[in-house]
Parts: sequence; C-alpha cells; structure tokens
Amino acid sequence: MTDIALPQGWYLLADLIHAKNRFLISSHLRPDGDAVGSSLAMKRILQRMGKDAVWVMDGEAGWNFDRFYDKEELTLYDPEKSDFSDREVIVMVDAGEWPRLGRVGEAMKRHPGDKICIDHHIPHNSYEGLRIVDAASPSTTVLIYRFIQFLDMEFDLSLAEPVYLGLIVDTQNFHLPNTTEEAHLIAAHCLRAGVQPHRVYEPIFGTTLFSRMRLMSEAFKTFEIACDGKVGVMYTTCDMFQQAEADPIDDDGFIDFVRSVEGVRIGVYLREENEGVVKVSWRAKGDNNVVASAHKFGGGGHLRAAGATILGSLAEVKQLVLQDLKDLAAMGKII
Ligand SMILES: [Mn+2]
Repeated sequence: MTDIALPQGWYLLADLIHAKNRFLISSHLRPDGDAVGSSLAMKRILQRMGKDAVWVMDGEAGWNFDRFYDKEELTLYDPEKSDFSDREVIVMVDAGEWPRLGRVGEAMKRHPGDKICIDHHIPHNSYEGLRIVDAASPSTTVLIYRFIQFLDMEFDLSLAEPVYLGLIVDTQNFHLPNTTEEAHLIAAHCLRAGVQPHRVYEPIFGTTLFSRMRLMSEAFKTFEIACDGKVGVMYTTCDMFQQAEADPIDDDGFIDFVRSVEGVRIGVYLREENEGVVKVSWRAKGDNNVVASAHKFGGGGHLRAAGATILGSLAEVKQLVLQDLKDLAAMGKII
C-alpha cells in the first residue's frame, strides 16, 4: 500500500502515466457528478497525453449526465464481452474500495496492472497501488484540477466542465462546509474556460422527474424522529420504487431532506436495494461523526456524510442502525 501525501503523488502519477499506454478508468456505482466529472476529466487528460484511455462503469451514468459527454466516451460493463486484459494501468476515481465499483471493481482488483486511486474519501482499508487521497478536498475533481495545473495542461472547456460538475455536486452548489476558498477559485477558472453555470446546474439541481415526485411522496410518509428529535429516519422499499416507476437515482438527495429537519442532528435514509439488502446513508450536522457509525457496518465515507450496505430486512437494519444512534445519544455523543 502506498498512500501519498500531495503534491509528491503527482510526480509519481505523472511518471507512471508517461511509462504506460493503456488505461482503464472507473468510479462508483450510481455515479454522482463527481464520479462522472472525475472519470471524464481523467480520460480526457490521458488522451491529451497521447494515451489510450477507456472509461468503464457498471451501469448507466444517469440521464442527467447525458449532456456532459459523448456516448462513445463511456463503455458499459458487460460480463460477457468486457475484456480488460490489454489494459496496463487501472485508475479508480472518487472511490477508495473496489466493491464500490460493482462488478468492474472485482475485475479491477484481480487485474495484474498498476493501480491508481484518486479520491477524497477517508480510506479505511489497505490498498495495493498508488493512492492519492486528500480527504479535505471538496471533490475528486478538485484533485484532478490540481493535477492539470501540475501538468501545466491547457484548462479548456472539455476539462473545466467536468471539473465544475464534480465541484457543484459535492459542495451542493457551494454551500456545504467543504466549500473552500480553493473551490471558488477553481470555479472562477472554470468560468474563464467557458463553463456556463446554468448549463451545469439545470440537469443536476434544476430538474425533477415526475417519477421522483411520486417516490418522494411515499418516502416522506415514512419519516420519523428518534433520540429526542436529534435523529431523523426515512426509508424507501423496492415496492415503492416499483409503484412510482422510479429509477435507482430518483431518491438522490432524499437524505438531505431528512438532515434538514429542524432539530435533527443526524439524518438516516434507508433504501431497500432488494430483499435482504439495505443501503444506509447517514448525514450529520455540526461536529457529529457519522463515518464511525458507517464503519461499524462495513461502510465508509466522510465525517458528516457516510454510507453502508447492510444485509437484513429493512426492519432489522433500521433497528440496528437506530440502536447504534440511541447508544451514542445515551452517551451524550450526539451534539
Ligand atoms: Mn466525490
């Protein structure tokens, strides 16, 4: 395992890129704007350096990202056809663990090539490659931007737009506590390169599908509070998704509604993925630490935003997660 503090990591990364030719890039399942933005920017950087770079994902990126890339830029993983044997270097962006990449992650983990991880999540496992991690970075695309600067590469619209996309998604339009001065300076550079903020905002934050509205109306009915109002919980089931004819991404941001309820310090959103598998998201206000809770269930993330996939029925998982928070509350650890 090599965890490299910045900026030394950029020298190692540049050396590795110069020495190799065929790269494979991927990011986490149900990609968000940072996963799409950092993958896309990385692919374009490599191509500009004269490299052959493939961006592969296990599953579609989602309709709201359509306008940010050409269809040919993304390869969808196909267990029958996908063959990565000619790739020399594996690049994982905006994720720190192979399972986050679905079936692509399994193939990448087994792959004999060099491994690179560029990420801003807190790592909690060992890793067999070059890991460039800055947990204080607002987005993975900020790290990619720093690499572009390091390379002294021209920062034109084809790089600036994916960088900006990751930036606005991970800072939620520059309002989360991770919104640094650097974030705004990079945004300014993006605008100078031709990014039109409304064009990036509109498909991400400015559009709601009717299916999402239907799902939301069902999910909101499940909202409840615990721990004297300090904890808010909400969930969705497979049935609700089916009834609403909702896409897997239609519940994006539901957790933020839970967190936003007055008095709630920790918000939890549970989503039944399929029978016996529940995806749990935690969000915290203030100095509450939710990544510690996620780690207890094999998950990960950031101090104030974390997630885990837990086996069990929705009722069982909800009880487990709530018990953990009740224990914390009893110890006075929810502030
Ligand atoms: Mn990110």
